Amino acid sequence: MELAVSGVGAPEKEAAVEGLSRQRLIEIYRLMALSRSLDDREILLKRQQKIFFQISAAGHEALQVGAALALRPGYDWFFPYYRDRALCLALGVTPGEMMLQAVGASTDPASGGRQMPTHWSSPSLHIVSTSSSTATQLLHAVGCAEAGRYFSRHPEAAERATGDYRAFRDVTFHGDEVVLACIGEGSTSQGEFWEALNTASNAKLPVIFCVEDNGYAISVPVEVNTPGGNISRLVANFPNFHFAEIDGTDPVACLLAFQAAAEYCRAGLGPAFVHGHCIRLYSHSLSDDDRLYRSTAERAADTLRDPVTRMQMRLMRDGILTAEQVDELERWVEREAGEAAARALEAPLPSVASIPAHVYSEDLDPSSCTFATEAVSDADRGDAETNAARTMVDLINACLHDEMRRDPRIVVYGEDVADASREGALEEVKGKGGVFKLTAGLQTEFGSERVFNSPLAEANIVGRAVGYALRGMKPVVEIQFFDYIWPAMHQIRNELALMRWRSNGNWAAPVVIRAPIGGYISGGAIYHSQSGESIFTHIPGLRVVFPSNALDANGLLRTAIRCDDPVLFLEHKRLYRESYGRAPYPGQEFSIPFGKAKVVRAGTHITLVTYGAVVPRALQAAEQARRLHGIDVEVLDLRTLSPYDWEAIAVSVRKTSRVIVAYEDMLSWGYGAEIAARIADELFEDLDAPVKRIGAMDTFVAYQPVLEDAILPQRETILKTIVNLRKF
Ligand SMILES: Cc1ncc(C[n+]2csc(CCOP(=O)(O)OP(=O)(O)O)c2C)c(N)n1
Ligand SMILES: [Mg+2]
Repeated sequence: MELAVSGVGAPEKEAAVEGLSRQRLIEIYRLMALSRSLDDREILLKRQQKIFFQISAAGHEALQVGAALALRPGYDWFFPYYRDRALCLALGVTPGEMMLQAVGASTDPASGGRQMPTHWSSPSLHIVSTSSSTATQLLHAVGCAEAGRYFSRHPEAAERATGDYRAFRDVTFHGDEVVLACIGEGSTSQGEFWEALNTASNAKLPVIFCVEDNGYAISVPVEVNTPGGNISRLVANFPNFHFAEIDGTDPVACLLAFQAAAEYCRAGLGPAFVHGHCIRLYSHSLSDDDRLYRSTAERAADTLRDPVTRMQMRLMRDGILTAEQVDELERWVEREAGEAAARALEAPLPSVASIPAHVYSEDLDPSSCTFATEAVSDADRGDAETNAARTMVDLINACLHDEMRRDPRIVVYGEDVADASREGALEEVKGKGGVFKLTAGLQTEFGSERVFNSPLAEANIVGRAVGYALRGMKPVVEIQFFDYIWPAMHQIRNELALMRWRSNGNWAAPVVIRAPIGGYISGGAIYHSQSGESIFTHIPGLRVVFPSNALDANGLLRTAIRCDDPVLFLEHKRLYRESYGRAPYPGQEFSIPFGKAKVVRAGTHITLVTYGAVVPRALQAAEQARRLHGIDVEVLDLRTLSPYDWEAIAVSVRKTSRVIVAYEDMLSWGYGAEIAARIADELFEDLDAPVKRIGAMDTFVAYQPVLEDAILPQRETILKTIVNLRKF
């Protein structure tokens, strides 16, 4: 963006302030003033109801411009938050692009009209799509830095490959790249802030954490969020950090502070923490009125620290700009903002037809026949001796080994998944490899850079995975028990599953989350027996897989790893070592497409739709129904829950006209509710009886096995329902 102002923007030889040239100082001021002008223009548009939301950077401009000018767009990586207009402007997002997002145009390059204004995204500048959630982005920044370091150490992993998600990822990296992550001071109360500092510190990652401290989180003042009122004092003991606490209204001080921080990070010394005291000149957003909770004196004091006014006065005082030149620059800035707004108001609106685009990958469909391969058993390979039936644990572990050998971009981490974090111990001990041993031997074979323990923090696990995946890596992470997935729920729903859709296909986070799930384990009790899959199938953008046997687990995990969407891979603990469903090793290329159910027992009288640990129970009940009552039940194992195989359900129900949907989770609001509703809706004409559901009681699972047995659906309940349904 050239500034056509006489005398402004002309090259200047002599240094003016703190080693910054006159040219540089004017550029800083221009960016700050333009950012302010864009905010003011948006406020006008909001008042005219031409845009629908406004949140401003007013009072933060100095800090943000200082940060941007110390770093390299398109080289370093940026995880801004919603107030970072001046940052993004200085990185290269244009006023026109900002206004396109404000009006929600189809040509809004950040989100195609899906996100509020100032929810940034620019792949070419390395500005990663940002949400409205506070603090989640810090963990993405950490994962991003880890990925950059990994590629620098293993450049061969960046090579493009075909046949899986890698075909659609251009990987770039630099050995001295830096990641910037910004946050407000109020949001440092979030656990994810501390979880991010934890890993950045431990791993000495090149992340600059920038706290933009304007003293308020909407109406809540800093001392309520931060004990003692100063975040710098609280974080001061984190090892390996470079710390700076600065006047965030002085752009020169800010630029110098970020330059020093970047230098520290680029040298590989560790992360940096830059705490800038700035002001919130306007209310939190245009939906807020700070006169309701701030005194007049306090607001007036802030106005005196307005960074744009102060920079303007400084440039005039130091003889860098004359009053006429300031006027000229102000007119130019106004014109820029006005023209950008006028153009945006003419821009096309998104079409309703575009809504479903980018919920999932448009490039790689995991339901496609590409993933339908034949199992090659050891016997086929002439190795009959090793053709023994293996457990689900064995075949999941085998798949992880195979895929990690094939794809150097896979990292595996979670709680206790490593063989031993203290590597030296492995000379004398066997290693842990997960509480259920699913990851046994992976660290020993692939090393601690690819297989490692995370902190005991589930949001940390998933949040970092998002950052890794954005860079083209494939994190296959473990949540130790489904019962403890909840701290990661914010990351799963608001970040992982949404990354592609909210950025209109700019970014994607194809992560695999493995989680042991379910009960029937006698004594698992409330916190080691939970189901809850429907809570995740209710999230657009997330694939949910739930195998019932060893072979399916192996083939579906391979598809999950190779595909381009985030996948929640649910492993039923009761099935891990069950004799039911064991299978020989199917070979390194065996995969099963998503959304393909399996008829595990053919029948003509009743369809029983189920999955997971209810499958073997349903098969037993079906066998008894045949033996004792002559009823012929068809059992359908869905295998994947999102997507699910509607065709297979419909074909079977049309044949039998009677259907039971059986699942382990609590009956009400469970997964079967949706299946039953759709059958009732779309197959009404084919039905001879009401659609029946079987699920657990509407309670959690109790410890005492007598209670557990009564709470969870059993073979007897299924049999009874089959017999009753046949009577209709
Ligand atoms: C996880 C989450 N909780 C609550 C909100 C609602 N909210 C939006 S901004 C905000 C205040 C943030 O304050 P601060 O971090 O100081 O940033 P500032 O807006 O002052 O720059 C709140 C509570 C949110 N967006 N995300
Ligand atoms: Mg704040």
